[in-house]
Amino acid sequence: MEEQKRPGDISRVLVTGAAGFIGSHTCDTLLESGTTVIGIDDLSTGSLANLDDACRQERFSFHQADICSEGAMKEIFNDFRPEAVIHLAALVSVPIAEDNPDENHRINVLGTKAVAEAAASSSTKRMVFASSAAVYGDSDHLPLSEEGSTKPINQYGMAKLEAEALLLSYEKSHGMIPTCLRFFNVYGPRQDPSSPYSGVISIFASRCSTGRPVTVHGDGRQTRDFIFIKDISRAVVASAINPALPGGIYNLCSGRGRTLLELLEALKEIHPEIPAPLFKEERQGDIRHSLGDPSAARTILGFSTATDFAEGIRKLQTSNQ
Ligand code: UD2
Repeated sequence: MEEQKRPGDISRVLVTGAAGFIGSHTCDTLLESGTTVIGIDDLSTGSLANLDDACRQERFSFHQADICSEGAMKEIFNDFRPEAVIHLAALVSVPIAEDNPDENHRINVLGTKAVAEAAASSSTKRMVFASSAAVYGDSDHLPLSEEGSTKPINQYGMAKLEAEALLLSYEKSHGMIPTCLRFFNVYGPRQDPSSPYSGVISIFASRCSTGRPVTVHGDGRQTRDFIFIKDISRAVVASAINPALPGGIYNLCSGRGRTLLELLEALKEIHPEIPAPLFKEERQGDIRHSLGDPSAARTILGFSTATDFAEGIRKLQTSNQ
């Protein structure tokens, strides 16, 4: 997967959710490739500190704005005239979405529609959307492939699925190429470990680096398909700036399931002295195993996982120090 822009590549990209974990890495990767970037974020959960590197670059500008305001979106799109938009802004917490279904629908479906409408009004050619493995629900048919059934088991997964369908309809109606990327368990620097519902890797890594025991829900043998942020941001950027790539739906995952116990072993390599984990009851609604099939993204988008798990954990821990 190319990181450098090639002749003919798209050179102006708008990123929503730019100050978040995935958004800020995406901005950095776009800037590294020579692209001009405008970042949008309402700063409700994102942080400007994540954009420190980006803000030092002339090719980057930032606007604080709410994606749900179609008027504000249209104004920004019409001023900047992006050739592609990467839409990452979202209500990202599964439990918060569950407790606030209307807000989840407003941000994750209607907000996506407002961004798509603004993109269409300024003739933006490509739209990349952050979807989620949550659209699959709790399936026994592993690895999960894009052709398999989608049966979300929570409000968050339902909204992501609805937003995917909405965007795919824009190809026919507006000639815009939509790419829906189903992220599996993304981890890496800048992922906030402070909430109990943060990603398990960021929580465990933060506790280990301060010598506190981690809490394992269940027996620790549940598996997840963990994928390092830099691999994700490279795939997101390629999908946006390479005009030769077709749109569609793609899993972004490693294709390898790991247990939480394996994660703890990897952390022990770095912190041999970590205290024994505390085991608690399984989380309600937890999926036992999650594993994706990355072959469509590999074949069609040229996606690859350049960062192996031990290296990703090391990079995360170095950034925590
Ligand atoms: C991930 C995504 C979620 C959604 C879902 C789709 C994150 C943070 N969440 O939820 O947005 O896309 O996949 O299926 O990426 N655990 C512990 N101790 C802790 C924290 C977690 O044992 O302190 C367990 C947890 O019970 C679960 C596993 O670790 O079995 C992974 O939890 P998670 O919250 O990182 O991610 P997941 O897969 O539930």
